[in-house]
Amino acid sequence: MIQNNYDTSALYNKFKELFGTEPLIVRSPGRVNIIGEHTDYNEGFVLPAAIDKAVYVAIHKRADNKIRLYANEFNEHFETSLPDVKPGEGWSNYILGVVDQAIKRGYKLSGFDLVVDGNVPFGAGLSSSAAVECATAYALNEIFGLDISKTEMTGIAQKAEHTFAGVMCGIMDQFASMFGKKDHVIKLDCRSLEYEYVPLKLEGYKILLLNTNVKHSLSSSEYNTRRAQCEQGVAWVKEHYPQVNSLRDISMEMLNEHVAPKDEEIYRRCKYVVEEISRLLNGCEDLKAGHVEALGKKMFETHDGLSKEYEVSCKELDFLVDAVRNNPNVLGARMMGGGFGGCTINIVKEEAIDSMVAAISKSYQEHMQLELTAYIAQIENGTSVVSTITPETIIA
Ligand code: GAF
Repeated sequence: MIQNNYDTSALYNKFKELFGTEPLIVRSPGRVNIIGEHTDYNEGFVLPAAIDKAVYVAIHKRADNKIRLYANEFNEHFETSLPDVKPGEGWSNYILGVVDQAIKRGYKLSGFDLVVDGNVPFGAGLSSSAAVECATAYALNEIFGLDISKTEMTGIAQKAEHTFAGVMCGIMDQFASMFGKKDHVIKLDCRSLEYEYVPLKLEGYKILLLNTNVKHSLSSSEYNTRRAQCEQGVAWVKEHYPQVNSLRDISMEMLNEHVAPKDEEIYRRCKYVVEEISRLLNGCEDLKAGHVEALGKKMFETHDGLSKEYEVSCKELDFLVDAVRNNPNVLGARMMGGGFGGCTINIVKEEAIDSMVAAISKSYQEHMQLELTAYIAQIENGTSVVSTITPETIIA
C-alpha cells in the first residue's frame, strides 16, 4: 500500500537551493467523490472530500515581473514574465492560468518564484490539476495580500482549467480541494455553492482507491462533448419549459417527452445525470442515517450509469468494479471523476483490504497486463498554509 507522508522540508530545501530565499509553503489536497459524478456542470449536487494526498507549492514574491517555476517531479523549469503569461504545454498551465485569471480580475501581482511538488498521482482522477490551481491561487493571495475569498479563489482555479487547460470542468474538484474538512464529505449544491459538511462515518470500512494506471487520451475531448450533449438536451426541453436552466431542473417526464424522440444518445446522457442527481441526494441521506450498505449499492448503480449510459468508463475501470461486485467485504465501488481511466473508489471492510488488493492486483495484471496501485484515502482538511519558517517545523 502506498504511503501518504510528504516531507515538506525537502521542498523547502529545494526552494532555497534554487532561489536562495525562504518560501511560504501552501498545501492543497486531491479529492475523492463518494457519489454524484458529472453532476456539477449540470448544476446538481456532489459529495466530495479532500484527501491526505496533496500538492505543495513553495513560493516567494519578487520585486520584478519575472515568474520562475520549477516542477520537482519532472525536474523541469519554466520561465516567463507577468505581461507574457499565456497558455502553453503541460504542468505550468495550471499555475499560469491562475495568474492570468487573477490579473484579469484586477488583482495586482508582481513576479514570483515557485516550486511545485506533492504526492497526488497524476492522471489518477484525484484532481492533481485542481490541487495545483488551488494551491497557486491560495499562495498568490497570501504573498500579495490580495484578500480574495476562498469561494472566489475556487472560481479562479476553475476558470484557469477552462482557459489554460481547455477542460470545461465543473466546480467540484477545486471546491473540494479548497474547502475540505477532516473526516467529512461536502454536500455541495453546484448551483448556489451552498454546502454542508456531513461526517463520513463508515463503521469499520475504509475508502480504498484502486488506480487503473491508465488515462486514455479521449478524456478531455469526451468530457467537453458530454457537457455539450447535456446542454443540447436542456435546450430542447427549454423550448417547452422556458424556466428550465439545467438538467437540475428537468424531470424524467420532460426528457421522455422532449429529448427521447430527438436523439437516443443525448437522451441516455441526460437520463443518467437526472437519475444521478436524485441518487446522490438519497445516498447522502443514507450516509447521514448510517446506512452505508444502501449508499454502497447506489455507488454500483452510478458506475453502471457512467459505463453504459454516459459512456465515460473504460475496460480497465469496468474490470476493477466487476472484480469486487460480488465481494461481501465491499459495500460499493465505481469509477470516479471524469472517466476514461484513473481510479475506482471502493468502500471495503478494513480487515479485508490487504488480501483483496493482493488478489485483484494479480488478476488485473493477468487480464489487463497492467500494474494496479492501491491507496487508502484518509479525509483531510482543504487548502492552507503549511508554514513560513524553518524546515524542522514544517513536516506536514
Ligand atoms: C472532473 C471535473 F473536473 C469535475 O468538475 C467533474 O465534472 C468530474 O470530472 C466528474 O464528476 O473531475
